Order: sequence, then structure tokens, then C-alpha cells
Amino acid sequence: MKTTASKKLFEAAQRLIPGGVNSPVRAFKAVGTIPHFITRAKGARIYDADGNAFIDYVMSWGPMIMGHAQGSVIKAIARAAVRGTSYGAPTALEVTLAQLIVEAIPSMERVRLVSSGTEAVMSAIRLARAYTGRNTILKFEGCYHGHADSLLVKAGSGVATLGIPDSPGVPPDLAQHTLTASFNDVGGVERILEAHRGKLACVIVEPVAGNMGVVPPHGAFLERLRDLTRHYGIVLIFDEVITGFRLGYGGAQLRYGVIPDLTCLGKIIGGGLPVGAYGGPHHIMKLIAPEGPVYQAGTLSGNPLAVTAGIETLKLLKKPGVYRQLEERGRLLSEGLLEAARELGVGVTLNRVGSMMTLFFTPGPVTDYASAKKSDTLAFARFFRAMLEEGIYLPPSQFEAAFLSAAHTSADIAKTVRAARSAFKKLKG
Ligand code: KE4
Repeated sequence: MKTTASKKLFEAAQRLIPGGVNSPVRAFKAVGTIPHFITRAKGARIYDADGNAFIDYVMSWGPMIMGHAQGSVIKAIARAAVRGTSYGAPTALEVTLAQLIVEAIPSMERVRLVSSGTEAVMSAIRLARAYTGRNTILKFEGCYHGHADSLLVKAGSGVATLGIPDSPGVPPDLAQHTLTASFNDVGGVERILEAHRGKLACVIVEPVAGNMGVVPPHGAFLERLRDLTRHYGIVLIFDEVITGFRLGYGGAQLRYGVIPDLTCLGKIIGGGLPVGAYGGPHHIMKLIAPEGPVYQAGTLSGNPLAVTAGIETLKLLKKPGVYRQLEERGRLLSEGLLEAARELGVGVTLNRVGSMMTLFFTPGPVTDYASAKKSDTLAFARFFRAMLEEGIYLPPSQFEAAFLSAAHTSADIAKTVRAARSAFKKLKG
């Protein structure tokens, strides 16, 4: 496969931009090859600077659920652009998007729009701390909530000990306020909540984890988190930046019937342009400035173009049958991949919820970060490269989610399964 143009662009990019990319995972470091510089995309396909075409399962890490360059979204953005790109003043568009969000997710009685998932989570954490008057937060190992300092923290030595920075530049005296438990480990959560009784502001969780690879909640995990946080007077935050409008029009909370206090959104609600959001009940959200004292602001929050793309995307998702097709295509792909792996004797585990999934190169099961880390990441990297050669663009890391869109056809899925069969053969070769 020709990669001359991408190679040249990557060399130029590395001279100007750290790692040659504007977000680390894009550098393909985990898969032992250079990134492909993309020039355009349409439907389920992306096209690189050397003219190679790929069926895309990254879909911009989730936002492009209706497919790339979707007709009505593009037309709406174009119409909005000629009216100006940013006013720094309120618009009717923001009211429309807020209305769509609170109608879809009733626990979000009030919502604040921001420009990224990181901003949404950072603001929700600050709000939970202000609302409870407490400083400590609890997250789960392997869950990623954006790059705000309080969230770049890893577990201390013992289960109830204080967090330690997971990146240089995060002050240890801030990291100590972040505790971590294992995903799906209710007992561990109970021990931490009891040991830190009266000190915890919030528990934040990806209701379906996507950032250790896809790991669904097992049994009554989410229900138990809801009961325990209510018992201890702790704010429960669902980080639905990935799952919001992905796992259904009401996100994971309506799919699983567990309602958090605060919800964070991103990705899909921007339709490929920068939008994040956080929201919850009126009695908590009224603390947010300028109504209340908790400060949060943003030059481009509620940007008219980004909000227009989000409105159009949600309108398309509201149409009957969209999620049924996403579910069906997700099932078709996962069954095809598992059948191919079984035929060729490759030990894998596939975790899927709806149209997001991860093929782990471990016999499994994968129920938390510790079991996800048992995956053979070298085998994954070889599989990734072999699939790329076959024209299939997977997320360039074992610990990410692959996403389908409404634009992926059953023919695309059949091609993907055929490609996987050849890739598995290469692995066994
Ligand atoms: P952003 O700031 O990247 O918009 O959102 C941060 C974020 C928050 N919460 C969850 C559950 C997320 O998955 C993310 C961002 N996801 C990553 C992919 N795992 C974005 C890709 C990247 O970092 O380049």
C-alpha cells in the first residue's frame, strides 16, 4: 500500500507538532506503523493522502454515527456558516439543542453546552464538589474521562489509599483527592465509600466502558453504584461522552434503566464539530454561573455551527429504525469476526454493546482493566496492520472501542469479515 504522502506529511508534522499529531492516540504508536493522513471522508469510508480508501471503524472516535459528510448535516452547516461562525452571544440554536437533549435524557433537566468532553467532565466534577462541599472523587481504573488534572490519576498502592498522578504535571496534592476502584467490582466500591464516608463528592463512571476497550457493566453494577451513592449522599456522574446517543437515543442510562445525578455528553451531540455538555436536576445545575457561584465559561460554548451539526445529527437519530439497524449491523459484524477467529483458532474475546465493540486478543473474559491488560497487544498490532492492508481502518489501540455508523452496509461488514479472515491467517502463519 502506498504511504509516501503520509510519510512526508508525518515528517513535516513532527517538526511542528508534538508527536506529529494533535491527540496522542492518532500517532499509531501502539500499532507499530505511521499514521495515515486523511484528506476526505464520506459515509463509512475515509481516504488518505496516497489515495487509499478504508472502511472506517474509528468514525472520529464516535461522533460520526450517521456516517461521514452526511448530506443534511453538511447542508445545515453550510447554511449556518454564511450567517457567521461565532457571535459570543446566545442563539436560538442553543435553545433547540438543549431542548433535544433534555427531551432525550430526562435526568438532564438543565444542560450547559461546552466545547469538549473534557470540559464537560471537568465542569461536572467542579459542580459535584461545590454541591456537596466535599473534595474527594472516585473513578474506575481503565475509564478515561478526558485530560483534566483530577482525572489523570491512577490507583495508589492499597485499595483505599489516595490517588497518585498518572501524568507529569498533575500536582500530587490534587491527585490524592482522586480514588480508583476496579470496574464491575461492587465490593471494592463499598469498601472505599465506607472508608471515606462523608468525604466523597462524586463517583464518575463510563456506564459502558469504552476506554479500556468495550467493557459492559456486569449484573447489577450500575444499580449498586446508584444505591450506594444515594446512601452516602454522593453525586453519581455518568460520563456518556461515548455512550450518549450511541447506545440509544437516551444513552446508556435509559438502556440500562439506571439514572445518574449528572450526565456528561460529547462527540455525537456535535455531529463532528466541537460540542460537549453536562447537565442534571435543576437543584444542582442552579449552582452554575451566572445563576449560581460555580464558575464555568467558554468562548465557543454553544457555537452556532457546532450546535447546528449536533441538531441535525440528533434529528436524524430520532428517525425510527436507526438504532435497530445499528444494533443489527453490530451483531452481524461481531458474529462474523468471532466465527472467523474460531475457524482459524485465534483466541479472542469480543465485547459488544450495540454499535460499539472491541476484539480483545485474549481468551478472556474481559470484565475490567486488569483482564483487558491480559490482551496480547503485539498480536492486536499485527492484526491492525493486516486489516489496514485489506482496507479496514480499526482504532489503533487494543484499548479503544470500534464504532459502526448508519452508513456501514452489510456489504461493508461482509468485506470486513473477509479481511479479518485473511488477517487471522497471517497471524497464524
Ligand atoms: P474530549 O475532550 O476528547 O472531547 O472527550 C474526552 C472524553 C471524555 N469521556 C469519555 C468517555 C471519552 O471517551 C473521552 C474521549 N475519548 C477519546 C477516545 N477514547 C477521544 C480520542 C482522543 O483522545 O483522541
